[in-house]
Amino acid sequence: MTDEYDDEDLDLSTLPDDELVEQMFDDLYNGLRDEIVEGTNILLGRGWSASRVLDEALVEGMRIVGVDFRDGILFVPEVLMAANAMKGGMEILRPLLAETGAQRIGKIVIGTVKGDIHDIGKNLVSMMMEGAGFEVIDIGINNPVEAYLEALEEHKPDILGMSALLTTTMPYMKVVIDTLIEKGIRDDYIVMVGGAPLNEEFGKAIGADAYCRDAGVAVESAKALIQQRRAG
Ligand code: B1M
Repeated sequence: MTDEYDDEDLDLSTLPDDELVEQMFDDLYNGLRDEIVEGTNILLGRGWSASRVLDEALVEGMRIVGVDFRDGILFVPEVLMAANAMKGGMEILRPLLAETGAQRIGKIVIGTVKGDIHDIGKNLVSMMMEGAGFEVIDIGINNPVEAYLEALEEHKPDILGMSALLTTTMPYMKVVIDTLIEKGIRDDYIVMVGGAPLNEEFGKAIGADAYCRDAGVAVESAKALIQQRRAG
């Protein structure tokens, strides 16, 4: 990634789409929230759909950040700034993604598991689910089993969604599912799980109804599973 100090006066609106997106990768990398907000607005103003801006500019930019984080080139404070910049863009996209006006087709309680504070992926799933017509109750990060149980009791959703981004926290999903089994309420809910270190096999092994590779899959799985349940 390039150092952008020379670009302080750069007028983002003069860049063609491909260069603007490249610049947004750099701005995300450098944690520049205002620039990400501006870039997001410019792309929308040029007719890009909210989901295209999300996928091609923000999510791809965050993937690049993740690679350098893994390789020890970026550290936690820098990644936090990148996450904050990404959230700036997501705040603009959120109402647009949720704008379908569709009738509510189901309810989901979603949260990141205990010990885990990653929330960007979960927030994206929440946004896409809202956009698809679901009512979303987002219980945030670092949720112990009690928090999930409380939310299920209070909101009586169709779906419980759990997110985990760490290999050390993903086993906690099984703790939650096992507790639902113990309490005899497992079958009252569709359980969907997601997060970068998970896979299909893990989802099956812990007894989830669906492993969701990304937010799009989460929406499709939720729709299909709700339809199945209502038909049966
Ligand atoms: Co963290 N971190 N992090 N981190 N972090 C990862 C996950 C890591 C892979 C980086 C790396 O080494 N390459 C690595 C995990 C390694 C492992 O466990 N194997 C890691 C580590 C090690 C850590 C710390 C331990 C670092 C440290 O302190 N030494 C620490 C842990 C803190 C904790 O949670 N206790 C830590 C901290 C952080 C920050 C706070 C700095 C920040 C989080 C900020 C925030 O979320 N507010 C952060 C970030 C940003 C990342 C990376 C760079 C990006 C994650 C992200 O937001 N991706 C990440 C590297 C990576 O994943 N490439 C990394 C974008 C997001 C859109 O994708 O979350 O996968 P994702 O969500 C997708 C799908 O997975 C799916 O849909 C989403 C949208 O398409 N999905 C679901 C997710 N949840 C779902 C739930 C569903 C359905 C689908 O329910 C139905």
